[in-house]
Amino acid sequence: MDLSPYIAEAIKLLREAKSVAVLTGAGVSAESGVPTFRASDGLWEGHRIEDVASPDGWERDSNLVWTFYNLRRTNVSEVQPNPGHYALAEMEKIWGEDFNLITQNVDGLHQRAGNTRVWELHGALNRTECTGCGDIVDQGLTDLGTDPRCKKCGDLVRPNIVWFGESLPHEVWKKAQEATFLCDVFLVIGTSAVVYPAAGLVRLAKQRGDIVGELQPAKVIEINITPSDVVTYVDVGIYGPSGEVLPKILEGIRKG
Ligand code: BJW
Ligand code: ZN
Repeated sequence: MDLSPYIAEAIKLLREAKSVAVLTGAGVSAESGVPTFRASDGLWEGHRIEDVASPDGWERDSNLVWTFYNLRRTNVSEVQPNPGHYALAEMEKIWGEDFNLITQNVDGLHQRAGNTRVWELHGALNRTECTGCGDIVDQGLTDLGTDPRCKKCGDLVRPNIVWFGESLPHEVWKKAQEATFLCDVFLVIGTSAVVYPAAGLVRLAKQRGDIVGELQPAKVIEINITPSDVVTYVDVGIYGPSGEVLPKILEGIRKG
C-alpha cells in the first residue's frame, strides 16, 4: 500500500503545530529487537505476562519475577535505538519545550536516542525500588540475581515498573495529561492502546475542546503496523513500521 498521501497529510498537520505530544508503546522498539507484549501468545516460558508482571505474581514467587526481569534487562542492554527513535529525538530539537514524549515503554531507548522530555508512565527497567524503605536506584541493566537487596535497609528490592492494578507515578501522569491537553497534534505510535489510563490520553487530546471551549480538538496521527483500539479517534492513520515511517515524516517537516 502506498503510504505517501497519509505521510504527506501528517507532515502538513505537524508543520502547522505549535505543540506536539507523542504516546509510544512497545511497537516503536520492535525494530530494535525488543519483543512487544501482545504480538505472539503473550506468554513467557509458559507464564502469562500478568502472572510475572503483577503484585500477585511478586507475592507468589519473587525469584521467578526477577528471573523474568533480568532477562528483559539483558535483552535491552544488547539492543540499540532504531531510526524511529532517532527521528523522534530530532523532532524534539525542532519543537523544544513544546515537544513531549509520553511513553509506556520501560526500555530507555528514547533517552538513549536523545529525547530529554520523556515521561515514563510505566517505570523503567534500569531502576529498582526497595520494598522496605521505597528507595529508587538506577542499577543499570546488569543481571541482579534473584535476591537483590537495598543498600540502605537490606530489604528485597523490586523492579521499578508499574504492574497491573498499581498506580502510575503521580507527577509523571500529571505531566503527561498536561502535555496532551496542550498539544495541537497528538502522535500515537506502536501501541495497541488497550492498557489504561495511558490509552485514555488519546481521547483526552481529542476532547480537550469539550473541557475548554476555545481549544480545538488535537489532530491525532497514528503510526502502527495495524489500527489500534483507539482508531475511532484517529485523523490520519499511517499503517507501516514506525522505524520507516517516522524518518520520512521528519524529512518532510524539515524540507518545509
Ligand atoms: C508496531 C511495530 C512497528 C509492532 N511499528 N508499530 C478493565 C477495563 C479498563 C481498565 C482496566 C480493566 N481492568 C483493569 C484495568 C486497568 C489496567 C488495564 O488497563 N488493563 C487492561 C489490559 C484491561 N491498568 C492498570 O492496572 C494500570 N493502573 C491503574 O489503572 O491504576 C489505577 C488502579 C489502581 C488500583 C486498582 C485499579 C486501578 C497500570 C497499567 C500498567 C501496565 N504495565 C505493563 C506491564 C509492565 C511490565 C513490564 O514492562 O515489565 O506495561 S502492561 C504492558 O502493556 C506494558 C506496556 O507498557 C503496556 C502497553 O502495551 P503496548 O506498548 O501497547 O504493547 P502491545 O504489545 O500491546 O502493542 C504493541 C503495538 O505495536 C501493537 O499495536 C502492534 O501492532 C504495534 N507494532 N511492531 C509500529 N514496527
Ligand atoms: Zn531500603
